[in-house]
Amino acid sequence: MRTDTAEPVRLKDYRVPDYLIDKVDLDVKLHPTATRVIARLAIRPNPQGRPNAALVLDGDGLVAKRIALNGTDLDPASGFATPDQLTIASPPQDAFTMEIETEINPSANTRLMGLYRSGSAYCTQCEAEGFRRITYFLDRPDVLSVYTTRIEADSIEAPLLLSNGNKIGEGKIEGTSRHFALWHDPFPKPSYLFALVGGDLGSLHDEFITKSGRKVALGIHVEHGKEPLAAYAMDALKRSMAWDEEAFGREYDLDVFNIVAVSDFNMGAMENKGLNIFNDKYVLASPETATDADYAHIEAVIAHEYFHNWTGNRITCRDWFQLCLKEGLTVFRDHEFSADMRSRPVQRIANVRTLRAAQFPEDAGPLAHNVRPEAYREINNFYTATIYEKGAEVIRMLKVLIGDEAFRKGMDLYFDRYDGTAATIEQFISCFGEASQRDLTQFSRWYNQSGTPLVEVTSAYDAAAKTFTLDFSQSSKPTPGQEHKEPFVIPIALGLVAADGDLTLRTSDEDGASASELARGVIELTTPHRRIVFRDAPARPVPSLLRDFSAPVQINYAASEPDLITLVAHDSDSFNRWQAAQTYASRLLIRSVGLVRAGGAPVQDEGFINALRIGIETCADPAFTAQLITLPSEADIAREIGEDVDPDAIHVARRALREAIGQRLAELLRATYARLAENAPYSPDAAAAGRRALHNAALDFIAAGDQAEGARLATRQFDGADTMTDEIAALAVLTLAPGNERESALGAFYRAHAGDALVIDKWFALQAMIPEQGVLGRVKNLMTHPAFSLGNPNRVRSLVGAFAAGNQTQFNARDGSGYDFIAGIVLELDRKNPQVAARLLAAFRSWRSLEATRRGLAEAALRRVAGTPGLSADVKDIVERSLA
Ligand code: B3K
Ligand code: ZN
Repeated sequence: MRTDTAEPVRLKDYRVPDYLIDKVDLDVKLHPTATRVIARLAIRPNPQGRPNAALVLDGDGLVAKRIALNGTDLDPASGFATPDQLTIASPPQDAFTMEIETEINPSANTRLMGLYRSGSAYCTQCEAEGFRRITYFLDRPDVLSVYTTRIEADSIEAPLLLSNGNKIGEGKIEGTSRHFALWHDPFPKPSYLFALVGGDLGSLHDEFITKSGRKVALGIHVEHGKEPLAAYAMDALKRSMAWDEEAFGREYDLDVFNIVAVSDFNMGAMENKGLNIFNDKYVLASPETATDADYAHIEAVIAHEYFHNWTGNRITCRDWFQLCLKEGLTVFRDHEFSADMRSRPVQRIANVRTLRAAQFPEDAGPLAHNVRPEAYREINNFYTATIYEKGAEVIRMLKVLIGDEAFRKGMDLYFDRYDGTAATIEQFISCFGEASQRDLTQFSRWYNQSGTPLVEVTSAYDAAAKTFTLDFSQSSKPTPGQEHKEPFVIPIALGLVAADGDLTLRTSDEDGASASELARGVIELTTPHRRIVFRDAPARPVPSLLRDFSAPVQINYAASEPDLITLVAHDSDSFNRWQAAQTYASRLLIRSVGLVRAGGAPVQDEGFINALRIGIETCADPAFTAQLITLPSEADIAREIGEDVDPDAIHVARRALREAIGQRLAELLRATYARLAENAPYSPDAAAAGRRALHNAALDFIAAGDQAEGARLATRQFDGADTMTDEIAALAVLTLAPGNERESALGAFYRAHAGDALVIDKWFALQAMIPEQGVLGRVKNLMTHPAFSLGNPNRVRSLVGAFAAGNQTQFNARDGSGYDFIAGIVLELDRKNPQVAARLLAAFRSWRSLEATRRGLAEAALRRVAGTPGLSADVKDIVERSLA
């Protein structure tokens, strides 16, 4: 951990390393509290670096037992090795070796960075700066080395020994109960991709034959007895491997690919070369324990980590400012994969929902940063929705702008040219500039300016001239450190809709749009304003703007309500059918919030309910219909309102609309619910999942309209459910109804699943999200439950995280109790696991948009955190930026 956070690291200060480490031989003797690590490093001065520079290796809390340079021992007591640094003042100026022995205690490692224990297994997490907790090293992504790793361990405690690359040896150690394995990874890699695992795990084996005929042995390693639960992950892995060959021409390159699932993990998973380590939540699934959403996540995360093999590992990042080079691109690739595996429109809607829920608020608050940041104090705080989700959207936009063919050509060029290197965003973008023969200078602003641009559109129809005019303007609010912004290139996919379908309208260069723009249906907004005039419009058309969400912007257009209904019913772009319903709902809800705050009653609006009726009646795809009828969340509405937010009023308004829909559409909802009751054999595929989604969305509305009827149906569903999807959906309905039904259903669920930590996480989360006064007491109580542990990130996220991020009214309770609670947990957790603590603290990211009382209370809670001595660099960074 870097405790000295006075000076941020800056992109503009980047310098190539003065030394390179070509080879690393690691010898790791695993022991629960005293693991010995010997690192033999082949080092040479970097011809591009500064001659005669000191060699400064990074460390983090290390104890050096022995250090030798070219075979001669140096005295560790002489002061050149501190816990955080190893300095050789004047190293040899030709190739030399160093041998460094350290001793580490994996059992005491509660940060889950470096080498630690999860259950009885040993595992590692090195990204971003965890390798320096194992040995002294040039722990930066532009130092690429070939690793050979020998792991030694007790054969009973750790029969399975894995590391990166291919296994080249193994054996017993005579006269002891110990054994070893030797792994060699021929691909030079940065230290953050190093991994090792030792443990007693059960394994699922399979194989994959690559396009060119290479046989790859696949292994997924999980807790004993859980092997069958890894079958879907294995299937997803094989589909990912085949897809990457097909869609991007990328083949796998080692003889083995291993995945290990552990239960203590700071995030989702990690793409270590040839040895992915996963949070078991993204590996283990059965119909009885995992929901359809869990299956979709598993598929996406397995694919994401696998795709990193090319976008991240074969080509890595020059420095951590380039993080989106691997993350945004790999998210884009996994989104495309899921779209091909499932329904493309439904997938797009889900991805945009996530972007808006997670990234838009970040970009609108104090933690806003560029897709490529320019400074950081703690890099682990930059694994954000902006780097990942907006980073992916920027690449999607690039594809829309230059077209599929040039995009593929640019990708091929990137792989050819930069394979085996640590690259930058400029290098990546230059490949697409070359492939498309376009100047992408202005496009690059997407990497260098933060905030969500606003695109305002107005329209005018001239019946006499038969012209339809659209006026576009773009603007961007100031964000931290950025007062003024230059205009972006914004591709706006556009259609004109009439009641009987899409219109093709004539226009010309003089009218504002080029022929190629019209042919593609995408106009490019590159200046602050642009006007387009369409000719020969026999009637006023309905514009369908930003189809398929062609750019990560907020678009404002005052569509009339009948226009929105036309789009819901007739737009050929599924995304905008969904968007029209969302826009309609948000508008209604925002109006209601105003009325509720003024002491009035929420709006009653037949038009919207009718639009939903049309949606349910006309949509053929249940998965899509389920998305269509899902109302914007309370957080969505808060974001749309943007200032002076009152979460209680939002809750009341949204509950009233749900109730009205449930009552007005009762018959249709019941018929839908009954029609979709599943009796076919279970399948996790998208079609079956879509039917379950609509079935459960209908149940939710039925319950909102008629609590007794909802409870009756939900109880029946809960008792008879044979999938977790149906079981948890029924439990969610029952949990919303206070009283005996809630408690007895929660009790029954617990008894049925006690011992299955991942399922109990759902039980924690449901309770944490009850939108009722007093639920904080329940959460505090659950923290003393034997199934809860502050040491396990999944437990923290499902109970405390779900309360902070998923319970708008109670986290934002008007007495400040929610803020105080989270601030207290952050401080307690910070001593154990700063990364998870900092993540939790980011729940305050929108505090400035709250109404005055809550804003004051949230600020006080943040100040309490800020004023606490001994904060980690992680929490200090978030709290200081939040208050800045
Ligand atoms: N690259 C890792 C994330 C590492 C997070 C370090 N704090 C997982 C992923 O994005 O695939
Ligand atoms: Zn990633």
